[in-house]
This record gives sequence, structure tokens and C-alpha cells, in this order.
Amino acid sequence: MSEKTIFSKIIRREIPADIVYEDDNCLAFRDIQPQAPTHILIIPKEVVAGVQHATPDHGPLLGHLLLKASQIAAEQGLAAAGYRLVINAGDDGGQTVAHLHVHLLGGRPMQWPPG
Ligand code: DGP
Repeated sequence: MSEKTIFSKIIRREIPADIVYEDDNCLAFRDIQPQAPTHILIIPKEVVAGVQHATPDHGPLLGHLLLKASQIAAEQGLAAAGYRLVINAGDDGGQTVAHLHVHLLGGRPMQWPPG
């Protein structure tokens, strides 16, 4: 596994995180700078630097991340009111950690367009 980012260290339990879900392919934990009452990051255990670096081989993994985000949202009690999933890609997208991650945001009404 690459040792590139802080998320790899979270996967390896080298730094603490508030983990809410884990399976063989992904890990979900609470964002350290929450932008909503519920703010969870869903990341693949395989290091993919961002969705812009995903290949067709990553299709099942990308699907898995979205399905788990939906499952976690339901477990967090967000399904009825709704929530937002965000993937930031690259500098203009606001991506700061070069390890693919899906933001799950909920617990308040979201604005559109995003900033
Ligand atoms: P992005 O800007 O899309 O790359 O989002 C990266 C997110 O990662 C950002 O919302 C803050 C979060 N984050 C950065 N470092 C840590 C950390 O060490 N622990 C946790 N739980 N979240 C982190």
C-alpha cells in the first residue's frame, strides 16, 4: 500500500480516526473538519489518487463506495431528510488529500450551487 497520504495512515491505524464503517475494500470515518452535522469520508483501501485517476478497472470499486455511502447515510438516519455526496477532484475541485474520498454530508439543508 502506498504511504502517500494521511488517509493511508488512518487505514493502517497509525493515526486515530472516528471510524463508522469498514470492510475489505473501504473505510468510512468522520471528517476532522466537519462541514455539516454529519460529515463522513468514505475511502477505498486501495490507493487511488482521485476519481480523475480512476480507470475502467476501478468501476466495481467506485460503485462499492457509492453503495456504502448510501448504506452509511441510512444508518446515520439521513435517508428520509436527504444528504449530499461530494467527490472533489483536483485543484479547482478543492481536493486537498490525494486519496479518493466520497464526502457524505447531512443533517442540514444543502445549498446549490456549491461554493
Ligand atoms: P478534500 O478537500 O475533498 O480533499 O477533503 C479532504 C477532507 O479530509 C477534508 O474535509 C478534511 C479531511 N481530513 C484531512 N485530514 C484529516 C485527518 O487527519 N483526519 C480526518 N478524519 N479527516 C481529515
